[in-house]
Amino acid sequence: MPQPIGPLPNENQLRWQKMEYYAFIHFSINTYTDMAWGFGNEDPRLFNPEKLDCRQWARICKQAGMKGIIFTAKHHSGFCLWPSQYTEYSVKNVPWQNGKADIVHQLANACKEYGLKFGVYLSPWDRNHPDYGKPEYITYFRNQLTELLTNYGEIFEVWFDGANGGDGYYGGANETRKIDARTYYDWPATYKLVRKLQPKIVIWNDGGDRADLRWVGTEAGYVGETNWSLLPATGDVSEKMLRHGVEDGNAWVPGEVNTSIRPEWFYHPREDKKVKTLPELMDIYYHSIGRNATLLLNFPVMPNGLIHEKDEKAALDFAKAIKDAFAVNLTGKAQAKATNVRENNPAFDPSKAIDADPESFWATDEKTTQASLILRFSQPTAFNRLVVQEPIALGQRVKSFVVEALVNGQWKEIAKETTIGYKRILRFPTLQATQLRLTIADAKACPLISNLEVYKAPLILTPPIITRDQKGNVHMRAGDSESELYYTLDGSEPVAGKNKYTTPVKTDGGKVAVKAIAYNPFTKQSSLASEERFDLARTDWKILSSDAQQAYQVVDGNPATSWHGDKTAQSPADLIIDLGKEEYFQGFSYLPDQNWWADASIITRYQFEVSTDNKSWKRVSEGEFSNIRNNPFWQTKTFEPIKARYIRLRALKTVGEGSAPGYAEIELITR
Ligand code: FUL
Repeated sequence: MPQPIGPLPNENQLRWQKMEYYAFIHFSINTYTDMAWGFGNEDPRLFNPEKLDCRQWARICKQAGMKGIIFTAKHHSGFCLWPSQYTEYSVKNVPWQNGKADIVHQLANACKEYGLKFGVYLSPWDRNHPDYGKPEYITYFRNQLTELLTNYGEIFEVWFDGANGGDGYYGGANETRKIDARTYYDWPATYKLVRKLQPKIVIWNDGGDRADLRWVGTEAGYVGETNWSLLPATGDVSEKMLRHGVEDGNAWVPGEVNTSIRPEWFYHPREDKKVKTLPELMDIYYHSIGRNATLLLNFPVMPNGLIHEKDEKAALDFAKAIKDAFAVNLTGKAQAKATNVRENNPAFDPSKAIDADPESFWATDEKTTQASLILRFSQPTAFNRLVVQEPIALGQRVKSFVVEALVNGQWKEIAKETTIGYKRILRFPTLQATQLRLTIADAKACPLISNLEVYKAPLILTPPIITRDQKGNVHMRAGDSESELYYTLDGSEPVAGKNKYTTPVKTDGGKVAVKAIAYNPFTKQSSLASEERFDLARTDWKILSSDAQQAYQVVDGNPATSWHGDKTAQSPADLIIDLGKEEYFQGFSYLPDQNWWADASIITRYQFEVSTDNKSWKRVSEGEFSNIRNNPFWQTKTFEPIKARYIRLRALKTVGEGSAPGYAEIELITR
């Protein structure tokens, strides 16, 4: 038997790793105040989830293929969703259900009913508690932890969020309290308590002492391609270490990718149109579970106590796409050979990597760290995904590997990669091969491969995304890199095979109506058509009111980029643009910065003026962008047609008092 090469995962970490995919649920008092973080002074009477149904949450998670749910029992606001006996700031003091409800209990039960594991998020930072920052608070924190880890059955994971913005209500003190996160919570003692109460738990902690799992350094939904499940046991960790782990780390601390199905963690109605799309979710899958991490995907619960139907649909479509992608493993009937087999012992034969038994594995001789495993298919086989796994109970070993395929009698390199770990999934364009070669190029010790699978995942056909940049070039983006795009510019329906999109399409400065489809060359299916109408191109536009090159993001055709005015400039703030020549137009559109954290920069009151000489101005529109805060999307204002060369958008008021206005895009309308 090969000797384990440490550090090694413990049983809890191993069990947890195999869960792969589970849910986060964010719900608290700040769900009712449309805030990302409650301040701690929110009135408990606001809390009114009149349709609360934890079984709906559990059903969705189960149907989505998730294995558990981690719930924000207490977020930074300090508001407790269970009737803790140690505070009055909880569900026991809300009019809803006469203060008799215990949501943690209801969810724990729902999880049991649906066969899901249950975990809790307990924020160490508490913006409500008067003692926060003093030693007394630690007793309070541990008392709460004891309640949660005693009264609700088995808890698979506990989440100790390190976020701390300092300021808070703190029982009325309304001040900023600084703590030393390394010492204040005395994590070693807290961990001891946790493990005593829940021996099978894993502890997540992004600060403080090393726990069982690590944050991956971003909430954007990915971990590094190179991903060691190791960190140094002590000392600070850099973002790079979080992202990639540390090859020679002396503690097993695997990564968990946490991200939300919407931009923000809590529910905000304005994000109803920003639920992640299927191609985005698929990328997240390949960049988390496909890179030796687990995926913790968040659902924000609405004020009525339910998960929004759009989030449900997105999660279920995502689950179906994963199921379809990994439906038929094509290595099952292949013949396996290897350049080296441990002591020529059949127990370590390469066929062990394709025998569907996760416990058995192919192994090389003790001193051999470079070897190839070759699969010969019974017939030419088309595939575009590869799954490879190491039996991590014996340590993470592989440092680099290469994948090749024998295509038309020639070896073709598909991928050259670094780590594998518990699971690595690779995506590449579909190819048809008679053999597959996995070469372990370097490893910490003799490599062990417990599983090797290949699949032919269907393409994900979604209508293309169409944008036009400032130069007037039209860009189209598919949901799947293998689909082909076909388009028209004359309003007619696009047809597969006619007018293929290869590079950005040049258009003249005028109006253009683009229609496009994505086409799957394998199944010969087409997506629905997407359609975009562009008005005046902004090719010659010059921004006069700012020297900042970044200001051109206002006209770059990319809604994801934005520019913010100068905070120190006197208000009202003007955005002045020279159109390059006189144009005839009758309206304008404004798209505010699309990032939720830029809310304050949204313009709510405006004036719009035009000029032929940049000296005398004529006001053609003024007023408010109603409801823009809740619905921060395109705002269009029209007026009597007019000819002018200069435009001036004056921001009279933004959402945040004294905040500089932010712009993602400005356009003119000629019709
Ligand atoms: C962060 C928190 O500040 C967010 O509100 C959210 O809970 C996320 C999961 O962790 O650090």
